[in-house]
Amino acid sequence: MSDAATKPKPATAEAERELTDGFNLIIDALKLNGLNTIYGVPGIPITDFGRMAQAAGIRVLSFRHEQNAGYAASIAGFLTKKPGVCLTVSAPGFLNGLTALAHATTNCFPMILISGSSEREIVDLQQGDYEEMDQLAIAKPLCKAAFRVLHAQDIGIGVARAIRAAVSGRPGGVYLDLPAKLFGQVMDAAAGQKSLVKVIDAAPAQIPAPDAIKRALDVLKGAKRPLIILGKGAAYAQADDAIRAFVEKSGVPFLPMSMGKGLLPDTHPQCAGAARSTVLAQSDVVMLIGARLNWLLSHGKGKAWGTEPKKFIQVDIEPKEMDSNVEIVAPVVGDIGSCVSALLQGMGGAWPAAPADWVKTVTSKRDENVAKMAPRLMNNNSPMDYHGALGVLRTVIKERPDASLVNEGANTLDLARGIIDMYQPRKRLDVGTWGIMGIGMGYAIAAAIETGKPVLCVEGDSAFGFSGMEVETICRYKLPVCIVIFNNDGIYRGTDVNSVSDDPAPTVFVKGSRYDKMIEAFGGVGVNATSPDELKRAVNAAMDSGKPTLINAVLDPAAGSESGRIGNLNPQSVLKKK
Ligand code: ADP
Ligand code: TZD
Ligand code: MG
Repeated sequence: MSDAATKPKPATAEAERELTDGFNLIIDALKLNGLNTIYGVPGIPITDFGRMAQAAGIRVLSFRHEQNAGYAASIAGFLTKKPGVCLTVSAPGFLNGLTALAHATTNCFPMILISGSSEREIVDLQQGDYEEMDQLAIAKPLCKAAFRVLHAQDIGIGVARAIRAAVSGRPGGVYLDLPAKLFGQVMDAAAGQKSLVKVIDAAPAQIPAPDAIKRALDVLKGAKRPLIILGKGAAYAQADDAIRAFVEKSGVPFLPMSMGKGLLPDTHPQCAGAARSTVLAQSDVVMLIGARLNWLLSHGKGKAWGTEPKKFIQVDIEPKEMDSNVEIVAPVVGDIGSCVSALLQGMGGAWPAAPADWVKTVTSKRDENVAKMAPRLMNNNSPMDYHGALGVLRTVIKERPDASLVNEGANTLDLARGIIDMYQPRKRLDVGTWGIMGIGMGYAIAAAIETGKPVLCVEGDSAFGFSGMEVETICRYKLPVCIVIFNNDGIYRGTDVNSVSDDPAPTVFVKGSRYDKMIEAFGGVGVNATSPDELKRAVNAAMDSGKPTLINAVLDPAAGSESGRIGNLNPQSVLKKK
C-alpha cells in the first residue's frame, strides 16, 4: 500500500494547499537572482532566516560586527558586479551596517543591506518596541534607493527593485527593510513562486553617442602630452581586454588610481604610476576612464595640475559627473565596456603614435624614480622601516599576481600603494573614496570567498584595530588570509608624548604590542617578525599554506609621517597650548 493511501483525507481543500512563507520567499528570490552569498550577523528577527538560507544552499558568512559584514558585501559587489548582500538585525545592527552601505554608495559599489525591523504600528507611534527605529527613513539619505516590503506577495518585486537599483547606471548601495512580521507571513506556494521576479538585464549596456566618441577621439588626437587615468570604475566594469587594447593602441601613458591598479600591469611600459606628479602637472589632455575628479585628483585643478591649460575627456556612466569640478570638453556617457569598445572602433586601422618626446619625458622620469626607490626596498633593517617591509611584500605579490591585496592605514596605505606593483585587475582593494579605516578584515573575508584565492592584508596597527575581532571569523571559516600588521605603536607614528599627565598621547598605543597572539587564541598562526627576512619567510609560508595567519611586523615607531601622504589636508593650530 502506498503512503498516500494511508494518509487521512484532508478535511478541506484549504488544508491541502501547499504553503510558503516570507522566509522561504526571500531565500527563493535571492537564489533566483544568483545572490548566493550573505554576509551578516544573526539575531532577532533574522536568526532563523540565516539558518534556512544556509540550509537552502546560500553561503552564509556570520561576522562579529555588522560593519565588517557590510564592508565585505560592498567589496563583493565590486568584485562580482552583483550586489553584495549584508544581513542585519534591527536598529543597532542596522546602524552598524549603515556605514558600509554609505561607503558602498560613495564608492559606486553595488550592495544591498537587508535589515529586519520591528513592528511598524509600534515604531510609527513611538511606543517603545524592541529595537525601535524608523530604519527606512534613516537609510534613505545614505544610499541610492531604499525599499520596504510589507506583504509576502511583494517580496519578489522588492528584491528585484533592490537589485536593479544597486547595479544599474552608477552602482551603489540599496537598503531593503524587512519587518519581523513579513518573515512569518504565509501564502499559497504556487502563487508565491509566481510572484518572484528573475531580473533580466539588471545593468543594461549604456551605449555612448557616436558624436561623443568622435569628439573625444578628436581631442585625444590633437594632444601633445596626453594622459589616460584609469579609476576603480574601469576596474569594476570588467572590460579588461577592451581597456588594455585601447590604451595600447593609443600609446598614451596611463595613470592607475589606487583600485585601478592592475587593469594593465604596473610594470607595463606605458604605466606612469611612478611619474605621477610629472604627468599631472605637464599633460595637456587628460582622459578619465571611471575616475572622478574628486579630492584624490585634487579636483582637477590647483598646484598638482601645473600651470598649463588642460582639456579633460571623461568616460563615465553618470552624466551628472561631467563638469563636477572642471569643464569636461569631451564627455562620453555610457558604460565603460561599450564606451571603450566604441573608442577602439572609432580609432580605425591607423592611429598616430603618441608624441615621442612626451613619452620619453614620462618614461625617463618613471625610470629615474623607480631606480631611486630600489635600494631602499632592499634594506634589512631591524626594527623595520616601511620600505624594507614593503620591499618584501612587493615580491610576494609579484610571485602570486592572482592573490588579492587588501590595504589600509596611513603611511602603510600610501607607501604600499606606491611600492607594491599589481599585475591583475581588481586585486588591489583598499580604503577607497573616503579613505576609511576598518575595511580590512571584511574585505579580506569577501576577497577570499569571492575569488577563492589567497589574500594578503597589509594593515596599519591602527587600521587593523577597527575590524580586528574578525580574525576569529577568518579562523572559523579557515580562509586563506595572511594579515601583516605594520606595528609602529600608533596612528602615523608611535612617538607622541603627553607632557601633562600619565595618559598616553592620543595617537599612540601600547608599546611592543603582540598582535600575533590574537589569532593564536582562535587556532590561527601567529608570527612576530622583526626583520624583512623574518617577514618574508612568514608571509611566504602563510601564502603557500593558506592557513589563517597574522604577522606582527615590528616597525620603527618613528618611521611614519603625520597623515601619511595627505598631511596637507590636516589642519594644525598655530596657537597650540604649550
Ligand atoms: P577612483 O577612486 O578610482 O578615482 P571613482 O570611484 O572616483 O574612482 O570613480 C569611479 C567612477 O566610475 C564613478 O564616477 C562611476 O560613475 C563610474 N563607473 C562605475 N561603474 C561604471 C561602469 N560600468 N561604466 C561607466 N562608468 C562607471
Ligand atoms: N576613522 C575612520 C573610520 N577612518 C579614518 N580614516 C580615520 C578614523 C582617521 N585615520 C586615518 O585617516 S589613517 C588612521 C586613522 C585613525 C590610522 C593610521 O594609523 P595606522 O597606519 O597605524 O593604521 P600608519 O602606518 O601608522 O600610518
Ligand atoms: Mg601605525
